[in-house]
Amino acid sequence: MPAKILIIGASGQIGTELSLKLREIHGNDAIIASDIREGSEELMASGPFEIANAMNYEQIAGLVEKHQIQEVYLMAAMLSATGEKAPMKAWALNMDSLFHVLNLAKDKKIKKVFWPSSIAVFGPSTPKENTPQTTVMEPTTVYGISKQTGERWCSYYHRKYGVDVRSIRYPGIISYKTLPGGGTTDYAVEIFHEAIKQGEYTSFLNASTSLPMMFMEDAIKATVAIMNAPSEALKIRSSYNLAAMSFTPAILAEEIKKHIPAFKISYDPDFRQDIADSWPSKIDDSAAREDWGWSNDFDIAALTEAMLSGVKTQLV
Ligand code: AKB
Repeated sequence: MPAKILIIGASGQIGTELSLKLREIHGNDAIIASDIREGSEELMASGPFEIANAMNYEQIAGLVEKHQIQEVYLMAAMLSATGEKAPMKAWALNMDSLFHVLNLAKDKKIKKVFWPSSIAVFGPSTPKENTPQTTVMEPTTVYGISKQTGERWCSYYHRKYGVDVRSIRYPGIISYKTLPGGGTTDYAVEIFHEAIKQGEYTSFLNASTSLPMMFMEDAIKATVAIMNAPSEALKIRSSYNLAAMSFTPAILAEEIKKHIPAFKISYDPDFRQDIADSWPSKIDDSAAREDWGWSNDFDIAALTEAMLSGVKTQLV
């Protein structure tokens, strides 16, 4: 019988596609998708789904026991922009859920954990260009603080209790199947929907804001790869820098215009501009490339093509 895997936060942007990919790899019944709310039709129809609250230890431990779970992917989190509106709630969700899963691993109820970190761990005092794996980290958002703290706890549980926890610092993830919820990089998803529906888009970040970004297919590839890597290869148990491309709203708009020449972009920066300004523009991910063979497939041209055709299929 294949090892059973639990995805917490399976109805979210990354959780949805990760669950579908893992079902493709391990078989539908091996992947227990769970979330506080139901997910997409495709997710619900393709395999087992359980309603559960990531903040409730009994519920998560109950699912682990009921399904004889061996691996957990903890994808539930409150992101950077939403987190600023509800700081205490963001802290509670992001930290409680992590401790529940780390403690299940410490108590040998599960064998392996994936927990995503983010470029939000960096702050204004971090070098913006080719941000090193190890550097100054003074995040300014509650989301970033929770991810930085989470990284320290992952490293601690690995060193102290031998917990096999693996993590990636995701850049902005761009996808068409499920919308992102409450991030600062969300403009790079919205822009494709609006380009197709309206032929124009007003960006909440200014024209020259450069941020690290990645197409969903690459993010899933990285997640699967780090979980399949031999434990000894993983020298970093806090979280690995991960990169594919960096661009500004203006550069992305130019790329979209190659396909939709009449597309127009305008700019009306809001509170998310300050968050974006505190993050790096380009990340050095050589440790991930060396330790577990990371390489990206999508650049901005391939991403734009995939997004435009993907969003169109969703609208049919
Ligand atoms: C966000 O914008 O909050 C997320 C992230 C970079 O972690 N997409």
